[in-house]
Amino acid sequence: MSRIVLTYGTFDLFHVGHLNLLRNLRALGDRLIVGVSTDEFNLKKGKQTVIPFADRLDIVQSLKCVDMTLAETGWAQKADDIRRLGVAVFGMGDDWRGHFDTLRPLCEVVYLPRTPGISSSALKHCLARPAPAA
Ligand code: C2G
Repeated sequence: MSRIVLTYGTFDLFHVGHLNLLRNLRALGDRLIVGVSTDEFNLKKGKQTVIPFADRLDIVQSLKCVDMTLAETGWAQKADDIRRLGVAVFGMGDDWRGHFDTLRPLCEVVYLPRTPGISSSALKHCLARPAPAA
């Protein structure tokens, strides 16, 4: 019986913080399933993504440490996904600490340390800065 780990995220401008989290979550079980937020859901989260959903999904699905992806279309799908997929561990970065404790009756819930010094929003600001005069 494989020990399935589940997480969700936007994964915009994919970076090493995302990679560290996914690798560390994968190490907690035998299979890692990742829900990638759709562009529409990100708007509800108040996030304007740079990379479209189809490309973000493709990048995450291509990672060696990821076994399956699914679309995250809203906040409320987690419990159903956990039951349907037989998830043993639900994990997120610790900026989410406490937010998903209501899932504890369904599976283990873990919050792993974020990678310091990198974020999609910081990368977006770098992209938005005007290039220095030549
Ligand atoms: N993360 C990390 N280290 C960073 C940046 C992000 O560990 N330097 C983690 C976050 O804690 C999160 C995951 O990477 O667990 C994805 O981060 P985002 O793409 O920013 O996802 P988010 O907007 O937090 O969406 O229902 C849950 C939401 O979809 C989470």
